[in-house]
Amino acid sequence: MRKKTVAGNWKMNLNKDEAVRLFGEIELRSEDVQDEVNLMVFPGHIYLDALLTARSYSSRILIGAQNFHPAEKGAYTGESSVAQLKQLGVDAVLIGHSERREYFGESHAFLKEKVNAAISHDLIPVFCCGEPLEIREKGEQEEYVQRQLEESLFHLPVTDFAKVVIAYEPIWAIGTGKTATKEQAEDMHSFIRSLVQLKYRQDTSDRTTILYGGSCNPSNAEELFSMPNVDGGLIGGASLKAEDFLQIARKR
Ligand code: 3PY
Repeated sequence: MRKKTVAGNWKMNLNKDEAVRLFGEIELRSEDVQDEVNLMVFPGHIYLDALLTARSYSSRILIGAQNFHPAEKGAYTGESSVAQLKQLGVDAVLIGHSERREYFGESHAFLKEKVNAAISHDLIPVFCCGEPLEIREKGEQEEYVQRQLEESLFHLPVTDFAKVVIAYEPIWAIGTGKTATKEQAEDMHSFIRSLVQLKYRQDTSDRTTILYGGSCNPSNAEELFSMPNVDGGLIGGASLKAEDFLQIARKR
């Protein structure tokens, strides 16, 4: 009933040739991924144009930007706007990744602006949330994630909220090799879905795609994706090899 998605976050990895080659391999070998699975990649910003140009006309792979500035235009040295990304042909944007929250100080309020900007230009917002280790150890992960959603996402009217993909990424599992157990992932995903239901009612919550991210790889993907509220993954390191990424996508 809801769209399944497997997305690769390439972060600041690969050179241009490697990025174009990886994209080509994913495109070429994606036929055996089930049709109902959305495939998405988030390459380094400076390769977006190369990938969009290399993308074949009939491609099923969506291309997203890892970052942008919410202002329409102006004096924001080094940044790009959603209007610029949209004109390039970009389909989606990552918002609220823990690395941007932590290293670039992106606040709830700033992320809310980014969500609004993405929606206003019809880009799919992939909104990341997730708690750090000390919060998990105190058992306060639900309140923490609830606040992230309430402050940056739940102001949207239902028609706009319906365009959002949520990615739950516990920070203690990002790039650490530690993965949440399937039960930990399911608990948080069903909690997030219950919040969406309270705010936007059952039909919207049934249709909201919630991805798991954080050291998801070909060995644990099947187990994680077997959980009823895990609709796919936002994949870090394992998305840098076509075979690993596709193996994960085939598990969906
Ligand atoms: C990871 O799995 O490392 C990620 O941060 C995916 O976004």
